[in-house]
Amino acid sequence: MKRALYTFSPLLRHTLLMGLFQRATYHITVSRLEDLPQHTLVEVAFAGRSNAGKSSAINALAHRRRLAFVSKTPGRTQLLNFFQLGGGRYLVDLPGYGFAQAPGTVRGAWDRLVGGYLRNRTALAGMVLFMDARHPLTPLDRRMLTWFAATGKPVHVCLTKADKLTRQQALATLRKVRDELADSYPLASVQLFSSSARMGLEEAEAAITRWLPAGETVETSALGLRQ
Ligand SMILES: Nc1nc2c(ncn2[C@@H]2O[C@H](COP(=O)(O)OP(=O)(O)O)[C@@H](O)[C@H]2O)c(=O)[nH]1
Ligand SMILES: [Mg+2]
Repeated sequence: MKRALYTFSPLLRHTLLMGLFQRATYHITVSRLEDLPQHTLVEVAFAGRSNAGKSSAINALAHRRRLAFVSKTPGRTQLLNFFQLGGGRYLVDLPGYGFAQAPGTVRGAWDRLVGGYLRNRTALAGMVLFMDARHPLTPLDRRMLTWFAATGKPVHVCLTKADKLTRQQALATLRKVRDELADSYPLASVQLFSSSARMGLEEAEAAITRWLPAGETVETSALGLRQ
């Protein structure tokens, strides 16, 4: 298959090899665990506090302006939004946490849906956790990390809005968060990220791609072929 790629035109070859997220399309929104899609091969969950920059990150990774806009639609904010990446792979955009004003019933529903999904989903390969680099590791972030560590699955932390820090501050934050995580959450990796400065996109994509082997290769699925 690899050799065959080189016989294609440069444009087609570029299309076949382009990033994991660039072909992302909105797939389905789920409000109940019973409605989770059954035939996905492998999933990566995107999580974080509201306003951490998760939607912007999805759009930046996908090179699109409004792909994650769907999660801003009223009524869809407390739901799981699935995006198809090709080859049986899915990005699952989780509702943001940390609304100071959220009533107990909403939080209960959030815990049931998100908690149930994260804890029991066999297709889930890992979680990308977005934190504002200016105030990372809030109590709710730590709660999420502790809680997800119990699944034994890996976490990749993106410290977002790194453009708001000086280079020196950003690197100091990265070191501090990395040290803290190394102690308590050995399955976590960390990086700096900025959607607006387009910083850390390749690093994030490489980290996620490692978790997401495709059932049929992206190359063959893009061609509508099977091996
Ligand atoms: N400076 C800067 N602002 C950002 C960045 N990413 C997101 N924001 C801003 O942060 C706010 C929340 O972003 P959004 O993606 O909606 O966060 P979400 O609630 O986690 O999905 C918006 O005003 C964004 O414009 C970034 O990389 N740099
Ligand atoms: Mg959002």
